Amino acid sequence: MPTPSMEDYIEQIYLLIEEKGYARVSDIAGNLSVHPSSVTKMVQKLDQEEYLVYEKYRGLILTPNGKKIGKRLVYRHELLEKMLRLIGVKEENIYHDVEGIEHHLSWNAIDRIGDLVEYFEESPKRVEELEVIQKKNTK
Ligand SMILES: [Mn+2]
Repeated sequence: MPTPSMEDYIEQIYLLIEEKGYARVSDIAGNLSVHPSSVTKMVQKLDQEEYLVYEKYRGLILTPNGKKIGKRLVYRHELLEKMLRLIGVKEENIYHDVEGIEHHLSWNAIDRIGDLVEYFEESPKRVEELEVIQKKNTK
C-alpha cells in the first residue's frame, strides 16, 4: 500500500499522463508545490516499489499496478469533490478539503460515499430536499 505522500505523487503523475501523455519532474513539482529534488527522490522510491519505471532521459511511465492505483486515486478525489459539492460546501473550500481528507478514509467508506452520491444523482428531488435543510440551517 502506498503512503499518503506516495498517493499524492501517483495521483498527479496519472493526471499529467492523462492530460499530456507524459509526466515531467518539473510539472510534478509544480503541481504538488514541492522542490524538484523531492520529486526525483520520490520517483526513485516509486520505481523501487514498482509503481512506475523511471529512466533518466526517457522519462517515466506507470506500471500496470501504478496505473490501476492512479485511476482509483483520481476516482476517489473526484468522488469526494462531487460529494462535498452535493452537500453544499462552498466551491472555494472543495479542493483543499478533499486534499485534507482523501488519504484518511477507508475504501469501504469511499464505496459507501459512492452510494450516497448515486442516491442524490438518481433524483433531483432529493437534492432539493437537502437544499431546504441547508437553507434552514444557514439562516
Ligand atoms: Mn487529490
